[in-house]
Amino acid sequence: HKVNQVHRTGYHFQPPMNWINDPNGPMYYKGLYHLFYQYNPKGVVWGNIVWAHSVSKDLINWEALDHAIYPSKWFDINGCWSGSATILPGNKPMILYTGIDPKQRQVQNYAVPKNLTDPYLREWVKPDDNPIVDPDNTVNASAFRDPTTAWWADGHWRILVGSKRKHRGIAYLYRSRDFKQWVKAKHPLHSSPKTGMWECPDFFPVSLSGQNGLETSVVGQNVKHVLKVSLDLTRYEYYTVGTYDKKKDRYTPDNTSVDGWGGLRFDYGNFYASKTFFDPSKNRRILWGWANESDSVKDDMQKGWAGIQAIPRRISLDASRKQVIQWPVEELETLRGQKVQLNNQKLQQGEHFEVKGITAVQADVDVTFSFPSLDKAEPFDPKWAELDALDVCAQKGSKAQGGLGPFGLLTLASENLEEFTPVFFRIFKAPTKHVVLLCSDATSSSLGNGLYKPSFAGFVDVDLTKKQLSLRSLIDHSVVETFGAGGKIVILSRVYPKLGVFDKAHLFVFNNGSETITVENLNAWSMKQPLMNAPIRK
Ligand code: DQQ
Repeated sequence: HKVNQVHRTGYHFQPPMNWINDPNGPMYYKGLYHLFYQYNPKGVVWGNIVWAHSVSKDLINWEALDHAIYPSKWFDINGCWSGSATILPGNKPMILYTGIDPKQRQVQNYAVPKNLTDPYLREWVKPDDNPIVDPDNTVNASAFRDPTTAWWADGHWRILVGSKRKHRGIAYLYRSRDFKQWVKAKHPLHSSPKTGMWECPDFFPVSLSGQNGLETSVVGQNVKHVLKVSLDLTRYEYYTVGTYDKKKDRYTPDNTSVDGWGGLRFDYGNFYASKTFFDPSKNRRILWGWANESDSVKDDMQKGWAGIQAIPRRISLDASRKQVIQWPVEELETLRGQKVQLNNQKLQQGEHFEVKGITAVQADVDVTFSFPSLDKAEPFDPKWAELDALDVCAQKGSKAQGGLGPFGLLTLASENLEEFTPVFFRIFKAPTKHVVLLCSDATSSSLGNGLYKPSFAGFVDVDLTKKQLSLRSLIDHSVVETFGAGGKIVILSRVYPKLGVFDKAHLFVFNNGSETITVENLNAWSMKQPLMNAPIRK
């Protein structure tokens, strides 16, 4: 099978070929990071799902192992769907996953390593007392999946299983003393009307002091909890920050967090079925998420592959305690090669300049902008409050002249700007505050046909007293993954330039607002190629 390399990513996680989706069971064990993921061994569209398995010492260079979990028993004969890992006392990894049984019911199974002395955890055993959780007659057996990492409190393990009842999204709670016999709690941990199926729930503690991650079972005074769900109706995720009451076993979002479509997102672009794990070696919590293709199935067949994983992100609670912040794991910086640096460059209305001297098609760009005042911010149209940021971005793209902004980067651009993916800020003035919009707009990303080219965008709550805004974009052939305002907002776009490929790709900085912008500081690096899923020699 020949894989066409034009839009293939250089440093984002992917196997050599075929379809991938959700990250599964990430964990750290005996010096190795393990990532499993939903994989179709037979093609470029979803189907025949197994758990493919890779290992890494640094979250950046990956080696591929044989599939860890694949249909072989009645309780998973029609598919091995998403799930999570828990490290049990005594350093014993355990996987919980959803199996599709002969009646197409979704059941929850467990799998254990055959040999705990093998740090690669190559072989997994699925004991015959599976499934450990059956859909009882009150749950919808075709909407009952994606068990979480377990947490322990007061003598019981607890897990969530995603589900729905009519249009209500539900995170069912199960308890167990021994990890084998699980009993459904009378109340779900949380649910919310009109949100539809909750896929891939994730529930974890975050520290109120500092950016260190917490082991999943930590509860108590100095923590808040985050509940994330993936909504299959829109293919977006949202999360809330709230309080977990272990006595009542209920989770209550804070009044600054909202459930449903209007909720906060880990990523305002192409990012789904995400999952976190605690990394004890660096005391951090790491978020993995899947980015689907935005091209056609025909393109995918030509490419021979579909789907990538986003760069793993360190995740912690923001100082405001209202949201999380995310940042690419520090190990990514080991791929930085050739560097260019710029300081104190002014950009007047309508100006742009090229950042030369790096491989613009595969780069890491970190830039801080400043502006003399907020006076020129355009008025915030109150109608927009009801609109999605996406619509504002579509209406007021990078080309529409503004007041304070649009300014930012033109990524994966062709030399004469027939193609470009702008990543930019626009600042608006609402009656009592300023509103910052970050856009990653694929509208002009490609002259190609049959592509999905959304104007992804989100509003971000950022302190503008220093009159500065920062952006970091990870550019990788068909990926633009942008961290705005120090990681308070993230947007991943998939784009497929026709002209702006390989050494024909360019990077520009632009300003189309009437206020002059200063590029205080810009660092850009060419990114090297890591080892990406080469098979380990046996
Ligand atoms: N993908 C899996 C499911 C999950 C969905 C199947 C989310 O377990 O709900 O491949 O993308």
